[in-house]
Amino acid sequence: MLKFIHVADMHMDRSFEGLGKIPQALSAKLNQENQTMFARIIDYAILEQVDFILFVGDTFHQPQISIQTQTFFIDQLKRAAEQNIPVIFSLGNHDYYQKERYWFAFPANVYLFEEETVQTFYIETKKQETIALSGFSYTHRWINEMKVSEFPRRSSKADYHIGLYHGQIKTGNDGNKYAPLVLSDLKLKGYDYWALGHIHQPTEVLSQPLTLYPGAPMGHTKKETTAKGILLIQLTGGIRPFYRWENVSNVEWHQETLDLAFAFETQELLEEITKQIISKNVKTPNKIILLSVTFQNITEKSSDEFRQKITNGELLEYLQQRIFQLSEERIWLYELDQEAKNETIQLPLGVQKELIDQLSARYVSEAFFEKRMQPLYQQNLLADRLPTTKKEREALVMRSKQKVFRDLGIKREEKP
Ligand SMILES: [Mn+2]
Repeated sequence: MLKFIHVADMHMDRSFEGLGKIPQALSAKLNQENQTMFARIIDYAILEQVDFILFVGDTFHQPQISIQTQTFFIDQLKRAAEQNIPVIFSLGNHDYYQKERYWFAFPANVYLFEEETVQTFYIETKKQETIALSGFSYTHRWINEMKVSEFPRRSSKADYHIGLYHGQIKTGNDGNKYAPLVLSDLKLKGYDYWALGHIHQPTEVLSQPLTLYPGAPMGHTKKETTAKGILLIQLTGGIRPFYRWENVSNVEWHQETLDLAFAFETQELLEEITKQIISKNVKTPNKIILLSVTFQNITEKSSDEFRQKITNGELLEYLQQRIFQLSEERIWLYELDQEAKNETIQLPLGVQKELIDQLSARYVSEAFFEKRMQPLYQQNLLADRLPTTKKEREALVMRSKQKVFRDLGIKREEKP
């Protein structure tokens, strides 16, 4: 029997996005959590005495990793080395491999895919079973080619053959920039398991051969509320494989609806809201909760005043401080929303055409565009459609500008 851990898309040095202006204490805690989670993965591997750990890309959020993060990372890998647990490491589109950016040597238990060409490692487990592991790393931000055909067929020398693949399933006739893959091609290789990476949503892709995306083990934005953790896999040759997700994160993103139908007096309202939010989150005392609250049934009495205080941010600012304090710095309210009553869109007054022109010109610059669009590059469906050349950026900016002009009713001056 073979038992191992499959991790992908950890994005260890990624900051938490969309939280507003967070207190120093929280920011320190969250950064710490990124690292603690990785230590917890190694703890878990040791506890379970797994045969090896697979990291299938985007372990880091960017190709350039700070010396501090690297030291921590290597130290943790050494803990696995002391227990003779091999770590197989492939890199994805975010942390694409560039040798000169690594300041320390990897310990001897690490098998690193250094190239975009598919390679196969053979390792022997403590039970003297031979495992073939085929995979590749990104050495650029994008891989346009489909890589599955480069993978060898199941090895006759191995008891188990596993494929590591950081990439995105091809849909329709369109390719994508993340090593597009077609599921029927995976089946032809005869492997026991395909360890995928890249999609942040935990997903069972195929049951035969078992093919899984573990998903991002910890959510870094409010779009990653579905994080389940890392995968523990057991293969037993023949009998149905076993797998389960193991939660390793102490950060959770919650979305709650608060019903205000009960007509509170204005002076009771703040206390009541605070109380309800706290009482809903006392069950998870060790977690950091990043919370979005939507108010429902705002009663007519004083509702305009109340809605206004939501819109202008006053209420959020008050509640986030108060709740953060009362929860012993554990709950951070990052967003307040209200169920819409028939709202009309108000166009901003005095928007100047020149201002929009200036802004658009900035978006044509690659550095500015990439920085501002960073969250979009992480949305798999969108990322493919983002421009890569100056010409494509210009065309996109032009189209957006025209739409803004149209929506705001700004007339373009006629060409002479
Ligand atoms: Mn990726």
